[in-house]
Amino acid sequence: MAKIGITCYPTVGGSGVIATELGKLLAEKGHEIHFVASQVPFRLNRVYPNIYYHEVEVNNYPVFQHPPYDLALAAKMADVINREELDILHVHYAMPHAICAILAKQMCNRDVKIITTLHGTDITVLGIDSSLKEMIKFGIEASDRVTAVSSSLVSQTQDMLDTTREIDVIYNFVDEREYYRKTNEELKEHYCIQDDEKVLIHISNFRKVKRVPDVIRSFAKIEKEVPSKLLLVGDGPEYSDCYQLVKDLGIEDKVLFLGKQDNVSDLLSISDMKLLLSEKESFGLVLLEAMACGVPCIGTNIGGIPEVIDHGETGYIAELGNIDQIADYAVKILSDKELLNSLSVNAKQVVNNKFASSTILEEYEKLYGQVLHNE
Ligand code: GMT
Repeated sequence: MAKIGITCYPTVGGSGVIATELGKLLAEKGHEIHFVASQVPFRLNRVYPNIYYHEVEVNNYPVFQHPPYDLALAAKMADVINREELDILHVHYAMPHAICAILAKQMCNRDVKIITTLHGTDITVLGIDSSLKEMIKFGIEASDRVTAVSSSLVSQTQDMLDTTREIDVIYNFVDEREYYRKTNEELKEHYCIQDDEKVLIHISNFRKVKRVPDVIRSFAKIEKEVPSKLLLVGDGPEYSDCYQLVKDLGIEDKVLFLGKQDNVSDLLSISDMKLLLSEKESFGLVLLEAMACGVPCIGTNIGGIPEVIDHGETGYIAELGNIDQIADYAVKILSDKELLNSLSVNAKQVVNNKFASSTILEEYEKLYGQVLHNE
């Protein structure tokens, strides 16, 4: 059994979810897990034997213009590596976590192995600030092993960073004990959803890249053909504009803005279809969460989405921004009971096979074994 440190952004977000769920599964297998982060990761919501949390305190001294998160993190990592005698430090995101890990390793007298998992936003950051390219490249090349959550992210990283660094694809997963279809008719009643109405759902952090207006515009077409309601879950910078768009389209009585919600599996369990129409998405963990609850998805032909949705089998892939095509696919699926049912069954099957948490856990454990034996 290994002693493994994990660093992630602890707030809501797919990367934080994956890092935490991975830590929990590894701990269940007997590994000793040490989270090093600025807050308790939000999914670490009870006491787990074998899991320890080390808080990174970021102090803002008057001499600093900005609180030094990166340095505080590196110092804490070094402290935990030495004191807890870590074998592995697994960081999620190259920027700044891999850089901090490398600095921490240099400060210690221990041959801790650094594993970096890429989730996509490093590459988005690079698109905005190319001065960070060499820094991200350094973080990736100096890590002992690097993984990415989709093949698309591997190619994008290699292209943008001009690197031939080997990157393993290890897909994301969900905890099947939490994500499954539950019976919850009261929730439907609570939201005044009629028996003949279909439920569409979108879950995101309402950043521009998620293209929530495309979801709303597609829904405005869909609800003309199929009686339906749209659940919008999450919050973020585009929230008020989306609210205005719903008003402008005159569909306020059909769209429910639910804000941030903790128990999305309950909401997915009353849904018939999920829309994720992003312009950037390295994987789309929310797709897997939906599929685990038997909800077929329509996603865009972007990034890792086509690796998660198998077009025509578990859901549909539409062109980015093609509202007519998205609405046509949705109407076709929602008005054909057999098609909807077969997509739903296939979606659940794929979650339990290709993306099964046990398979993904084995892949990470294999990687840890290789790195510890210098293979
Ligand atoms: O998409 C976001 O805004 C959040 C970000 C994160 O840090 O959680 O998501 C990234 O990592 C997720 C987990 O691997 C992936 O499912 C998301 O596709 C990825 N987001 C982007 O690539 C934009």
